[in-house]
Amino acid sequence: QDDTGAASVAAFPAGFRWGAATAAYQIEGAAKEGGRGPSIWDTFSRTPGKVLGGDTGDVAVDHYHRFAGDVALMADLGLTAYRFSISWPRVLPSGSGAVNEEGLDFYRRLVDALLAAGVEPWPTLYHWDLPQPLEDAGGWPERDTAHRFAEYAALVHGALGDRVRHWTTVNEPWCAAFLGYASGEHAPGRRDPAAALTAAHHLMLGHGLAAGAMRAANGDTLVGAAVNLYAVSPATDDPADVDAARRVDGLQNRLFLDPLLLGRYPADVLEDTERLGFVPGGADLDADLDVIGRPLDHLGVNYYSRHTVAGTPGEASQTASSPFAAHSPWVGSEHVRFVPGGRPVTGMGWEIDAGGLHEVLSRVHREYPSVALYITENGAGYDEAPDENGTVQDAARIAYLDAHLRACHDAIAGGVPLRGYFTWSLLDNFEWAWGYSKRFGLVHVDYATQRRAPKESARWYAGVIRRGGLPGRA
Ligand code: PNW
Repeated sequence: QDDTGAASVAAFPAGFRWGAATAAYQIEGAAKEGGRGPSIWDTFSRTPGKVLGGDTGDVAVDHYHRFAGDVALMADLGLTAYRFSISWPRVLPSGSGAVNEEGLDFYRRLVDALLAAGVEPWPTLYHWDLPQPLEDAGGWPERDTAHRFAEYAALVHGALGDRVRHWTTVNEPWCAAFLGYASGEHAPGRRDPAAALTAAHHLMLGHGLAAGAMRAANGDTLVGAAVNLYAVSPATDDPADVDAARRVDGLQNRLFLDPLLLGRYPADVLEDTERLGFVPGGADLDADLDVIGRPLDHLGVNYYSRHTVAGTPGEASQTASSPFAAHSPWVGSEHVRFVPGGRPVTGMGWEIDAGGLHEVLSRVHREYPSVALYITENGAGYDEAPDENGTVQDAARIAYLDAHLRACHDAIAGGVPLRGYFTWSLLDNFEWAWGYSKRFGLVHVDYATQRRAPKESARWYAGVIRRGGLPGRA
């Protein structure tokens, strides 16, 4: 019997990382402090009509000033690892050139505090806050941005590489490319499908160049990328729906997995997008794929939901990543339509499907060369408030996390090399185009006072970590 009285525990392997994740623009605030330069998210969020309520990350949850208390919260939860991102414009205010030592110092202090608390630091180098001057020079559709990214990676790795082993280069290149440059729902808000495809290529090239630079500097460094993968199913077995599922799987999953893990682009996606003039890398394609396809030390999987899609035109579909009207991010496949799959949804309107996580993990393990996997994000967002005792009773989040962790446990039992799980998110924070209206945290933040209060889910997760697993299934 364990301490819950449950008869058994669905145990996870020894050494499994139990983590939580955040991102710089979503939590740090201090947008104009400490020498930080502007990023595309500063510009975008200050543009009326781009973020709900006109919210910005200027203050966010003030983590820049409160990081020590936040690290103490992590230690209370028993986290063994913490995934956070480095703000590129905080360490390189112009994107390249002059270094802001004050910015690097912030991350040195954060990493030291984590290590002192027994929490392994897992930094991500790019979680969407491109320095504005680099966007002004063309942004991710510009090849140079990939080279600037590698220089930035080498700089940060030089400052932290002696204390940090596990690095993630880019977070969700799908979002950065297609929500940023095609649908315009995310910064920089451009609506140019061809530019979005080129951005996707350069994000992966940036990953490869950065990984090479960091490994060259320290042979013990482990480098991965974090991709947002979805389970995808056709609405019916109608060939048009099956084709829509192939296209969405291609743009969402294979466009990134194939270059990163197989060193090639999926031929069908290149065919679907050919009329947009997409020739990734141009004459440099083979050399670029060689850089992009170097073996990963780990792949980060961000999983939230399943897409159910139809190929026949009909009623407008609901895939919005923003409360504002947007163009389609599905470049070259704009006719695909997202339909309800009939499952309950979170407060984001995203369908809850833990079986989809098992499917995604098994698929990656089956179709790609074996690589250590981590869930680098998984969680549920709601519009929620504390009860009269000041506690958020988030039973729905607990049920979501429990179901998805069981899917992880099943995947491991089936031979998938899953080595850790980071829930999104440690704290309530700035949820991109939704501003502060959607909360994903284990810890509630009162935005007026910045007071932190662990939700029921935080206590539940701490128990899972303490036991090394989930209460057994009968
Ligand atoms: C991810 N979509 O964002 C990010 O990595 C986090 O920063 C974010 O807070 C979290 O998931 C919750 O949204 C996404 O619309 C945003 O497909 C939008 C989409 C997917 C992921």
